[in-house]
Amino acid sequence: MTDKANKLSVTRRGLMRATAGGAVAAAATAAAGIASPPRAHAAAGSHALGPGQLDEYYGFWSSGHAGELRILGVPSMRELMRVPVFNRCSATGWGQTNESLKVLTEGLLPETKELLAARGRVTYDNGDLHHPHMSFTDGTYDGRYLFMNDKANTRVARVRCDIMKCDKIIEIPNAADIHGLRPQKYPRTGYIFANGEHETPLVNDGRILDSPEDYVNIFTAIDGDTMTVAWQVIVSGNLDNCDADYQGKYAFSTSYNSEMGMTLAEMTESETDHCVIFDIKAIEAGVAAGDGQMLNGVRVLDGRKGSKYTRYVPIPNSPHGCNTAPDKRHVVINGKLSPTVSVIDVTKVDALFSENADPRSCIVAEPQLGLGPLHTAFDGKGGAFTTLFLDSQIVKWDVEKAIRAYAGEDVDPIISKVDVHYQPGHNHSTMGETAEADGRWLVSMNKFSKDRFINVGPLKPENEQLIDISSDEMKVLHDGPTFAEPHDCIIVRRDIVNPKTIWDRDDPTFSDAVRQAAADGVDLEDGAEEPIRDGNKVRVYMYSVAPEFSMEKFTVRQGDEVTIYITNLDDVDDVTHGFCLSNYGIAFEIAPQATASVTFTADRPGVHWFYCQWFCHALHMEMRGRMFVEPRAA
Ligand code: K7E
Ligand code: CUA
Repeated sequence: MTDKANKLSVTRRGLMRATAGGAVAAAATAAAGIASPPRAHAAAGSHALGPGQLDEYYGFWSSGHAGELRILGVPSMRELMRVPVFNRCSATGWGQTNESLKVLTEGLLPETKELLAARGRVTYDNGDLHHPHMSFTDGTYDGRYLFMNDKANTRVARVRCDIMKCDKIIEIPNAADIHGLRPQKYPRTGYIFANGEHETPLVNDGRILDSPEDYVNIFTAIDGDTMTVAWQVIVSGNLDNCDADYQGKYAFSTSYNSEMGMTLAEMTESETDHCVIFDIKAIEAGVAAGDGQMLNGVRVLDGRKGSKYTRYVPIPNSPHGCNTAPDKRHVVINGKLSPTVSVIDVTKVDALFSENADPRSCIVAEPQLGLGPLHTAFDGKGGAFTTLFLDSQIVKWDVEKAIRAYAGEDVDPIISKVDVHYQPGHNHSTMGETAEADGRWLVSMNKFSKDRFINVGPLKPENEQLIDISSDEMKVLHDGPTFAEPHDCIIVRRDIVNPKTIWDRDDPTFSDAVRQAAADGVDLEDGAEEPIRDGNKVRVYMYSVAPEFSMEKFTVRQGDEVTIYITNLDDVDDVTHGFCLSNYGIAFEIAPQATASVTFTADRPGVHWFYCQWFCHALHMEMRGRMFVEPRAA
């Protein structure tokens, strides 16, 4: 039995001890039985896991316009957790607790805060999360953080992997609609590279409107440790996806619409677009020398065509995905409207900058793979897997053979193709964007499910499929229906990810609550007997131990601004409590050893029950209390 299983049954025993009544105790015993089967790995070549078996990989999934991060187990494809980020979450209180509102508001630009306030809001409650990526050290995942973009409201967020909660969200100034996002791979993260997808006037205050010739696009480097913008570079053309090299020298962005067109016809007119290569050391030197301009507190360099900071490599029409191979040498630019992918050799990039070599001289292969190549994953053994959106296929091809064919040899780089269902966007292989790619599993993230599942109405799920890539013949083993939208994912070996099972009491997430309690002379772990009044501000300090809150009742006055702090004193795995204040629209989670708080106006007089809404105990239903709101004197 593993540690986790042990802890779980200890929890169940604790629950049983605290439970009165034979029938309930018997039910709890049955529950304890469930926690004990042996935890074996999936048999080789099989993705299916039996009850109680654990996955070998963590999958971190985007959810597109649902705005959250999701955690799946791979290869079982079981959804394990949802981590709210750019959305509002009813179950966890994300977007309502003071702790989450701090994260959601502190990184907004001052003018955004003002505008939202004028609309009676404090933050956005939607987002479009496309690209979740983990921090790197020395070319592989290091298990510290996950970073992700919000295309809808131009933000970048960070999730702490020790607690799997979002701790920072920043709005990116000067740019519009952050899309492609990748961490620096070497020497460490370091920078988060983020592409502004849509071009706008650099100072977008209404003085320039319908004159696209004056629009620009912005490439942003964020410091992943401090979550502040390090620098920005103006580029020519829209920026789509990006990646970094394994040498710490360059970043690469695909760029479509080099025409700077506004209509579809204009945007696809030209035969070639670009991959923009950013010289990180040159940019850092330019920033240190004070080149360019300061705008909204950020140094912005001009990297448009002809700049010493960038090179523009012509690529056939409208490239999309940008993927660095685990061989640490090749970057694959995916053609989208062209049936080709273009392979850049990073060892040939120096010459583009130092000798002004022909930008195309860094291209070492350009195989034709099929229709609509969007994204490429790798197996770490020289194999590459490219999604073909229009063909609804994944094509496996050999990078070295593609290079030999480009050099004139008569060799076919395509190894095999497999049908996927339907229209794949991203795909991702186990550890595939790191130097430790292991070539075991590939996930194809398909935009349409059509007939793969029983009909649920006009709005259908999308479909992600698990593919065994351990041999040349790819085998689709599993369909995983998913709600909006599986844009992208990463698949991380489980030994790299080690979240805590309960919170540390000194976690910075609730440091404001600790500070306020100290100012009120209260120890959060003891709670307070009575609400603490400070004018019309009232603070209520409670703790919870299954199945009770430390206060059965408390009284406030109509119109008071009430803050409720709850500390969950249970210190066993998986005993989360909740606080739901009925008819006040308030509900949030308090995981073991956490403190969480909410502030509201007690504007509704009367008796209001609060209850625990996270099932925690046989007497969970009894875990409740009353808030009395005295009516305002008439
Ligand atoms: Cu191809 Cu937003 Cu990564 Cu979606 S992008 S597919
Ligand atoms: Cu505490 Cu349910």
